[in-house]
Amino acid sequence: MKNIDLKSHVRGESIYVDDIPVRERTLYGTVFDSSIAHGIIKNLDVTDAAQSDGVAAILTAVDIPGDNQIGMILPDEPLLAAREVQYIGQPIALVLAATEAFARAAAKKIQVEFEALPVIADAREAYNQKQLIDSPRTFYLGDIGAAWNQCDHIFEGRADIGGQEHLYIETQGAYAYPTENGGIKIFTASQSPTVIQKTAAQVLGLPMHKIEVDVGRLGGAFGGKETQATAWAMLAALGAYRKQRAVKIVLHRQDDMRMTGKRHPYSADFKIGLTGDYKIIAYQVSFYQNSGAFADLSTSVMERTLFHVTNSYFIPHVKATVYCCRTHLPPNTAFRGFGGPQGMFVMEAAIARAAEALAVDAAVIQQKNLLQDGDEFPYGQKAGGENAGRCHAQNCWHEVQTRYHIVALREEVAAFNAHDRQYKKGLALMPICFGISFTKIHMNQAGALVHIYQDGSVGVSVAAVEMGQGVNIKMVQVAARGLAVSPDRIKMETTNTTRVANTSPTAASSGADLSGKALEKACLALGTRLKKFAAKKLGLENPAIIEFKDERVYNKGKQTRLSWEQLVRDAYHDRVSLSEHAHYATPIIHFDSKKEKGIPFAYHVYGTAAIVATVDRLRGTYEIDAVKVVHDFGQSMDPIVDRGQMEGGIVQGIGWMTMEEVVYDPQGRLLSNALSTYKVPDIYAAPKELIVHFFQSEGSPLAILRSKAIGEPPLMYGIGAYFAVRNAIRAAKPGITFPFCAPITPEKVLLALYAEK
Ligand code: LUZ
Ligand code: MOS
Repeated sequence: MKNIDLKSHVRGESIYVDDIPVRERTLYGTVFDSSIAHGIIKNLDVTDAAQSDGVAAILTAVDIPGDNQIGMILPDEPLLAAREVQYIGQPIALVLAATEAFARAAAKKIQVEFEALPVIADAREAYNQKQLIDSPRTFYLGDIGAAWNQCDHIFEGRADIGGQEHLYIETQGAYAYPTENGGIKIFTASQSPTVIQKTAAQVLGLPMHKIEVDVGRLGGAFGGKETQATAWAMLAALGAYRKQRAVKIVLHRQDDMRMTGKRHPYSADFKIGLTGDYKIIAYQVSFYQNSGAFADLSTSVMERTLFHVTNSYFIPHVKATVYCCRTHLPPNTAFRGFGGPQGMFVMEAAIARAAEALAVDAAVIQQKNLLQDGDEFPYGQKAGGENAGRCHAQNCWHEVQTRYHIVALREEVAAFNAHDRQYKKGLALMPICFGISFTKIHMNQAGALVHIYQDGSVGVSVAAVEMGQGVNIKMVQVAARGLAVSPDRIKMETTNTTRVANTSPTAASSGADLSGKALEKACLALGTRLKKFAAKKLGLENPAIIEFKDERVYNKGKQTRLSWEQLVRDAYHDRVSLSEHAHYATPIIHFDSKKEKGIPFAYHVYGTAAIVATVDRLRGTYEIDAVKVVHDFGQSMDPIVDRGQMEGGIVQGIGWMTMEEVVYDPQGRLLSNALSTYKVPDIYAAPKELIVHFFQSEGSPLAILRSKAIGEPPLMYGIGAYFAVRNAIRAAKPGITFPFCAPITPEKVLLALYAEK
C-alpha cells in the first residue's frame, strides 16, 4: 500500500489551512491576549488601534451574537474574556485588518488596564485553596483498608510529571467565510469538525445546519487540536459573520505556544504494598492534576488517568483518586495518551521505589504482577475475553526477554558499569497496557459515506480526520478490500460536516476503528446490492455465489464477462443506487459512573519495551542507546503506517520523559516559549537503536480488520527512558534515592549525581 499523500507532501503541494487560496477582500485576524495570568479588566481602549492602518474592525466579547462560550464538557470558558482574565494568552479581542502586518501593528496599540489578582500556578496550591474544576473521582478495587495488613513491605512516595507542548508542525489556524442566507463555512485545523460546527452555532446563535466545517488534513495534532482548535475557528467565524468577509487566522509559533494548553502536569502521592515474594497487594494513589484555567477536557483526562492507574499489572486492592485543580495557566488538554501516561508513570515510580528500597531489580516486581486473561481492572472490566482478544501482557514481556536476550544485556550493562568510570548505563523494562475506546461511551460512533461514480471510481468520506497518522491510507485499504477494487480507484474526500455528520473527534486512537468499521459497513451494503444486480444481469438465481475479486465478477469461482467498470455502468443504467451511508457504534461497551464500573474499552493494547541509556556522570548528559520493543499490533493492516506511529510515539514519549520541560514562572508566564528554550528530540536525541517486533496476535474483532489501534500506546514506552536514565544514575551512585520528577533533564541528572546521599 502506497502512502497516498507522499507526492504532494514531498513537493510541498499538500493543502493546509494556511495554503488555502484566499477569496477577495479576505481579512486577517490577530488575537489580542491577556498579559497577566489573573485579574479584572478595568478598562479596554481600542480607539487608537481601530484607527490604525488597514484595520477593518476590532471585535470584543460584546460583538458575539450568541453565547460567549466554547467549553466542550463544562461551560466555563469564554471565547473572549469580558471581565476576568485567567491566564496569560487568554484572548480578549480580535483585530481584523487587510493584511496580517496591519493587524499585528494595530493589536500593539490596544490599551488595557488590569486589576491584578493572586496567581496560582501549582496544582497542589490550587487544591489547598479548594480550586477544583469538578468533583474528584475515585476508583476502588478490593478492600484497600484491609489489604495493608497482608503486606510485608509498604512504601510511600511522591511523583511529579511535567507537561508537554504538542509542537504540531502546522500551528493553530482557521479560515472562514460567509455563505448564502446567513451561513458560515469554516476551514479549520481541528481534530473535531463537529465540535467546531456545534460551538460556532452556539457562538453565532445559529442552527448547526448553517455552519459547514471542512477539514482537509492537519499538519500534526497529538491531541492539541481536539478542543484547542476551537477558539481560532470561532474567531474566524465571528469575524466572517460580523464583517461578511472572509477571515483568516493562523497563529505564529510563539503565540501558539503561549496561548494554547498542553499535556497536564500531575503531582501524585502513592503508597504501595507487597508480599515477601513481590506480589503487589495494595496500591493507593492521589493525583493532583494541573488543569489550567478552564475545564477543557480535564475531567475526561482525569478519567483516563484512573483507567490506567495500574498500567499493565493486576493489583487486587486499589484506591485511586484524581483532583482536577484549577490554576492560572492555559487550559491543559488532550495529548497522546490523555492522562493515561501520567497514571502509568506513577505506577512505575511506585514499583521503582519498592525495588530500590528492597534492592531488587524493578523487572522482578514488574514481571511478577503482569496482567493475564481474566484479571480485573479497577473499573470492573476483565483483561482479555471474546470481543477484546487475548491479554498479551505476559507474552510480549517474555518475548522481549528471549528475543532481546535481556539476561545477557543486563550482564553487559553491569560489566560496562564495573569498568567505566565516566559513563554509566541503565536498563529498564516498560510494559504497557492501553484501553481502546473513548471513555465517554457516546463518543464511540462514526459515519462513512461512499459514492461509486459511473466510471467505477470511488469517493469516500469518513468521520475521521487525517492528521499525518495515516488514517486515510487505512480507509483506502478498507474500501479497496470491501469493494474488491484497486486502491487507485479510491479517493479520500475531506472530512466535512455536510457529508458525514455528528462526528466524534479523531482521538483516543480510535479513528481508524470507528470510521473504518462504518466504512466497512457501507462497502458491504454496496457490495451486497451490486451482487444482487450482477446475479440478475448474469441470469443467476443466487447472488450469494457471486464473488468480486480483482475488479472482476466471479460466479462459483469462475470469472464472468462482467468487469467492475461494466458492472457499475450497467447498475447505473438499471437505476441501482451507487451510494451508501453507514453508521457504526462500538457494541458491548458501557460504563456506570456512579459505581465507577463497567466495560469501557473495546479491547486493550499490550506490549513491552527494553530501554538502555548511557549517562555521562561528569556532564549529566545522556543518550538513549536502544529501545527494543515487542508490541501487540493484532493483525497489522499497514505495517509501514503502524511502524511510523510506533517510532514517532516512542521518540515523543522519550522527549516528554527526558528533555521536554514546560516551565511557567510563579506568575503564570511561560518561560519555555520557543524552540530555543523548549527542547524536543531531534535525530541525535532519538535512540541509537530502535527495534520493533510485531507480536502476531489474533487482534480483536472490534479492531478494524483485527489491526489494533496504534495512535497512542507507543508513547508510553518512553516512560522506560526515565527509568533507564535513573538506573544509570544509581549505577554511578549506588543506593542513592532522588525525587521521581519527570522530565529527567541533564540538569536534574547532575543534581542527582551531586546530591548529598
Ligand atoms: N479524547 C476524548 C481522548 O475525548 N476522550 C478520550 O477518552 C480520549 N482518549 C484518548 C485521547 N483522546
Ligand atoms: Mo487525542 S490525546 O487522541 O486527541
